[in-house]
Amino acid sequence: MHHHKFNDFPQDFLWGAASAAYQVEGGWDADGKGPSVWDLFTKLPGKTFAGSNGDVAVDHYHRMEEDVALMAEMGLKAYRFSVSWPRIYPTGRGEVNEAGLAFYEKLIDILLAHQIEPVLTLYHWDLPQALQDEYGGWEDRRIIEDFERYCVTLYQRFAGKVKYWVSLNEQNYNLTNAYQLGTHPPAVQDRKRFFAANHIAFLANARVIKAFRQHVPGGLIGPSFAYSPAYPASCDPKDMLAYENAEEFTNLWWLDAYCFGRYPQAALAYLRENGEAPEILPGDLELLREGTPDYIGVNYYYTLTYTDNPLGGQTMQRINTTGKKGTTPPSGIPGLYKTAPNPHLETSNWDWAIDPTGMRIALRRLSSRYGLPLMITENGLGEFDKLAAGDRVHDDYRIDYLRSHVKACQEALQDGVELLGYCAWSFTDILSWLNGYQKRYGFVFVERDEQGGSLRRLKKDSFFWYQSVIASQGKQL
Ligand code: BGP
Repeated sequence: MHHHKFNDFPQDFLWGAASAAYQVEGGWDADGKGPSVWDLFTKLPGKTFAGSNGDVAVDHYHRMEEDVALMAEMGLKAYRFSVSWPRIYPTGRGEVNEAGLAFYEKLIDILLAHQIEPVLTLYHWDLPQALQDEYGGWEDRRIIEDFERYCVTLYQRFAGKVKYWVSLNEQNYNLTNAYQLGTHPPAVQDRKRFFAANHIAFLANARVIKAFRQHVPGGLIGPSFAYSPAYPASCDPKDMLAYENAEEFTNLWWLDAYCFGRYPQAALAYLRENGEAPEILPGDLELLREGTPDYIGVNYYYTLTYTDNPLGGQTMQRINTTGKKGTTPPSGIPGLYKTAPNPHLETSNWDWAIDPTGMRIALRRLSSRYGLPLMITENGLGEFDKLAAGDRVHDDYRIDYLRSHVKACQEALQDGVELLGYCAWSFTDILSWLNGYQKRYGFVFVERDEQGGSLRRLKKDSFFWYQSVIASQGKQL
């Protein structure tokens, strides 16, 4: 056990940055890769900002060594990336595609050669299209076995090299978009199907965590959850109840299922009453309890504030994908809750509330409810960046955002939270799923837009800032 002052980051703190396969790799059909649901969905008219897609993305598939060299120059201690399932199994199952495995093995080896800890995400939304076509993807229990086979293939190959694993990335956000808002594939709007698909995803998550224990001794695995802590708009008991409803329906539904192997009581009662509860078969809850995580990955961007919503009131609305500030309508479930602006917080151009204290609150809530270690697996600011004279990008607004959130991590450590690391989103600029290339997150600027570009890599001011944060172990913020 090492000793550290309360306001210090632990010696082995994972100062990281993150990405996801579809958002960086490109090479959409390279070396035997099969199509994912995103390869097809982004080609349908009107689905993404300006028709953007990840066919080329930032071409990380072909520039991986250059990107890792930049990570090493920065001094990064951890790099979180995702494996594309259809690179490994082009049609979701069957013959393994060795070239796909070889790509990730090379990435992992180069990271390790630079003492950068790989954090491997098993699923970041790019489902093989073949499984969507064959049985409807997450809506059929057959996916549990196919997902397990794919994960075990990666466990067997990388067990000795990769210690930190993420099972499902943002099941809550992805499936809300996929089955409630109709904004991710397969673009359904049906609450019963939404809860049914989630239940199957929980079972798949538990199964691969259970299998992990056999194949990766000494490793740590957990899901990454998109946690937007709920706030009440006021101390009016009506707002307090709306906030309680929202916390159960938008957060605890997933977190309790992952960590306790059960659903929160009031939400389950409501869904049963409405005929929207998932079908729970004998053995399901036992499986959930056998497959609880070692840690919780936290993707934190903003808090949401809630108020009372009458029957016949506001329904679920899609998010701002244009960067036109102030265009996000309130969203909610009639009779339960709806979002309200928080007058105390500034927002980004995409209307996301900037709230570092909310991250401290998030970490405290999770740590105290579940008693598990936590890792910030994503946190960052999506903004328009301008390329200035001398190939510089002066993203002081991003530095401010990141600095305040790293401070919140430090405060959470003082609060007694066991925090393994902090992965900023993202390392290079990337494709934002629905927002195109204009919503940038990276420490490294990539010269491209919706039409394409040189794909040159340029270090932003935030690159040098994070470099010195890491070098000083968080003392120089
Ligand atoms: C999370 C996803 C990431 C990333 C991030 C930023 O939901 O896990 O993949 O996209 O959010 O969101 P956006 O790209 O919509 O701004």
